Amino acid sequence: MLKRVITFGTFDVFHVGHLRILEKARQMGDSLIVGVSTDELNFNKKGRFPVYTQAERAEIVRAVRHVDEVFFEASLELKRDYLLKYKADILVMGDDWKGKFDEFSDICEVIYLSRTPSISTTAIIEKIRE
Ligand code: C2G
Repeated sequence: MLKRVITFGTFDVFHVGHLRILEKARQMGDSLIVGVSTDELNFNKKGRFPVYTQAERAEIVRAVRHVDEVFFEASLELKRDYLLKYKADILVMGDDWKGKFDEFSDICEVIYLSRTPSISTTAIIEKIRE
C-alpha cells in the first residue's frame, strides 16, 4: 500500500532546515502533504504575522519537489480532522514538537525527526537586523 505522509509548519522565510525536513518527510513514504499555517493562526499564537504571507509561504512549499500537495492549517485544534481528511498514514514533525502529537498514534504513525541545527527563521531575521 502506498503511504501518505503529512507534515505541518509555518515555513516563514524559507530556509534549508525547512527544505531538509520536507525531503526527509517525503522519504518516510510515497507522497507528501503539507499543512501551511495561516497568517491568522500565527497571529493568534505568537501575536505577530509571519514575514511572508500565507499565499507566498504556500507557493514556495508547493514548488519544492518533495511536496505533492499543500493546504492551509487554520487551527491547531483541527489536526485530527486534517489527518483524517488527507488520509495520512504517517505524521512527521520536527523534534521541537516531540511528544506533542502522540495522541494521534491511534490513527497514524507519528514520527519526530531531528531539526537541522543552528538555523531558524528567528536567527535569520536577527542576522538581517544586525
Ligand atoms: N525545522 C527543522 N530544522 C530547523 C527549523 C525548522 O527541521 N532548523 C522544521 C520544524 O521542526 C518543523 C518545520 O521545519 O517541523 C516547520 O518549522 P516552522 O515553520 O517553525 O513550523 P512551526 O511554526 O513549528 O509550525 O501545526 C504545527 C505548526 O503549524 C508547526
